[in-house]
Amino acid sequence: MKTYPLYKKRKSINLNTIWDFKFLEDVEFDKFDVASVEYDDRLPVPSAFDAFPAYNGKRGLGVYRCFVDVPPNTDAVLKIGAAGMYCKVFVDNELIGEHYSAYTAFECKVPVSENLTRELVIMTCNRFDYETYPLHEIFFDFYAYGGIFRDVEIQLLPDGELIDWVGVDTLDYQTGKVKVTVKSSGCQNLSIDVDGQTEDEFTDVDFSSGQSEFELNLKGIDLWSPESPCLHTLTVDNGIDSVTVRFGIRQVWTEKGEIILNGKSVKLLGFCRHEAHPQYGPALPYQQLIVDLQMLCDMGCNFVRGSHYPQDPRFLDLCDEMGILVFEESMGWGQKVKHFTDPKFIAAQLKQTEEMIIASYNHPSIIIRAFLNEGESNFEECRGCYEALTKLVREKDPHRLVTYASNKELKDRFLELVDVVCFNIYPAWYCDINDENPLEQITERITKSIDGLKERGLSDKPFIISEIGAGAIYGWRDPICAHWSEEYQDEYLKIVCNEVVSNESIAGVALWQFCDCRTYRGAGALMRPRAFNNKGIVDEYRRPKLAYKSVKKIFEDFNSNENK
Ligand code: ADA
Repeated sequence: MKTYPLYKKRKSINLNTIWDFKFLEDVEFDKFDVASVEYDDRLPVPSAFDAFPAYNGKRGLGVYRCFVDVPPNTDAVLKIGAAGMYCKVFVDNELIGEHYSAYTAFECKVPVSENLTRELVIMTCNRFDYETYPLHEIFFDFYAYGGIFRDVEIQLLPDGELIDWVGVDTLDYQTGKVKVTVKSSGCQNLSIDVDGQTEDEFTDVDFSSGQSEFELNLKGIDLWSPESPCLHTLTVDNGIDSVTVRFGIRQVWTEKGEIILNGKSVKLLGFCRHEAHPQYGPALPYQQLIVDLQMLCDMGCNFVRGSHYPQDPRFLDLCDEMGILVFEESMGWGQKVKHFTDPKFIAAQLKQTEEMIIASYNHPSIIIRAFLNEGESNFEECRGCYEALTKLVREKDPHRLVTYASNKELKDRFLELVDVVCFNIYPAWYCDINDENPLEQITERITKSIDGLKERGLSDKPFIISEIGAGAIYGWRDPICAHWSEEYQDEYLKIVCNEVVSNESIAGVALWQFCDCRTYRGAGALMRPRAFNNKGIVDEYRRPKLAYKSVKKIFEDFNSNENK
C-alpha cells in the first residue's frame, strides 16, 4: 500500500515489518548509547509502543532496530512517515538524523557503505520535555504516544539528477490551467505526463535556483468536487528519476462570507477527528481509516478537521478519493503567551507547519490550512507568531484558505489575518452549575458570535464553528437527560446541527468530535471520565451513540434539499 507521491524509477525497500525493540525507562534522550542496547522484544512497524500491554502508560525511550540489505556503494534515502514524540535515527551506530515533530514525515540520507547488511535503529522518546520538544505538553487534551507511527521505507537513488518534489496548483478550473512546480538541481530535459499521456516536453530546464515552474492547459479535464471526486496523475520524468503525484482540478476561495469551490458555495458539515484507537494509539491500520471515513460519509458529512495535527497520508488519499473536504492543522493546543514569545517554540511551529504543507500539497481534499488550536490569541504579545505562521502558509501554499481555531471568540485579536473565522465554543457543556436548562444557550451563543463578527466588520469572512459538542458515555442512558448521558448529547447535537444547516451565516461546522479518545491519565481526568474525551459521536471502538442517527438525518436532509 503506497501513498502518493510515487517514485517509479527508485527501488524501494519496505520496512513495515517486525523490528527488534527495547524499552529504556531510565536512559536520558541525550545520553542514549545506540551500541549498548540489548533488545529483548519484537514490535511491528508502524506502531505506538505504549499502546502495547507491556508498555501501556510508560514514558521513556522506545528503541526499534532492524537489519536491511542495501546494495553496497549505492545512494539511498530513508523515509519515515512519522515518529513520535521525537526521535534519533542511526545507521550502523552512526547518527544520521533527528526529528522533533510527531506527525510529519521526514527523511535521512543513508551513508554509502561497502557492506550489504545495514543496522538501522530508530530511537523514539515519549517523555514530555519542553526544552527538547516544545510542540506537545502534558496539559494537552489528548494522549501523547511514542513509537514509529507511519510507514518506513528505504529508496535506492538512481545516479544523476533527482527530482525532489512536484506540486500541482489549479490556476483556472474553467480552462484546466495548472501550474506544475518541480524541485530539482542542475540542468535537465523533462517530460510531463498527465494520466499516462505525454502532455509536454521541456529541454535544458534550468534548476539553478532549485526549482522551475511550468504551465499546462488541461482542456476538458474532469473537475474534483465532493460530489464527483475525479483524480488525475501527473508524472515528471527526467530520464533518470520520476515522480508521480495525484491531483484534482479545483479552486477554493471565499466570497461574501461563503466558501466557494469551483464557483459553487459549499457548506462544510463534519467532525473533528483524532487519529486514535485504544489498541493502536495513533498508528491506525488501514481498515480503521476506511471505517472512519465510511462512517463520516454515512452521516452525510463532506468535511473533516484533522485535530490537532496532520493526519495519516493514507487517510488524506482516501479523503481525495471519497470527496471529503479537509481542514488540516499543525500541532498546537492551548499555548500561552510564554510560548508565543519563545523563539524556540516559534521556530518549531514554523518548521512543522512547513513540513505539513510540503507533504500534503497535492491533496485536492485539503481546502484549509491551520495552526495553533486555541492559542492565547487574545494577547497582543502573541501577534508575531500568528503573523509569521499566516505568512508562511500564504507563501508556501497560496491557493488554500488560512485559519486557526480560536476559543477566544470576539476577544481574539488576530481574526483580521485569516481567510476564515473559526470558533471553538462549548455552550451548554462548560456552563454554570446553576443553569437549569443549559440547552437553551446554544443558539443564543452562536447568534452572539455571528452578530459580534458583523459589528467588527468581519462578516465577509466565512464563519465556521470549528468545535462544538457534549460528552456522552457510551451506553449510559438517562431519562432526565443529564450531562454525560447519550440523551443529552443527542439533544445537544440536534440543536447545533439544525442551527448550522438553517443559518446562512454559518459556513460550516466541525462537531467535536468523531470518536472518543484517550487523554489525561492524572488529575486532568477529573473532567474526563474513564480518562477519555467522551465527546465522540462514536466511542473509541466506533460504536455509534444515540446522536449518530440524529446528526445523520439532519445532514442527509440538508444534502437532499441542496441537490434538488
Ligand atoms: C478544546 C480543544 C479540544 C478538546 C475540547 C474539549 O476546544 O480544542 O481538543 O479539548 O476543547 O473537549 O473540551
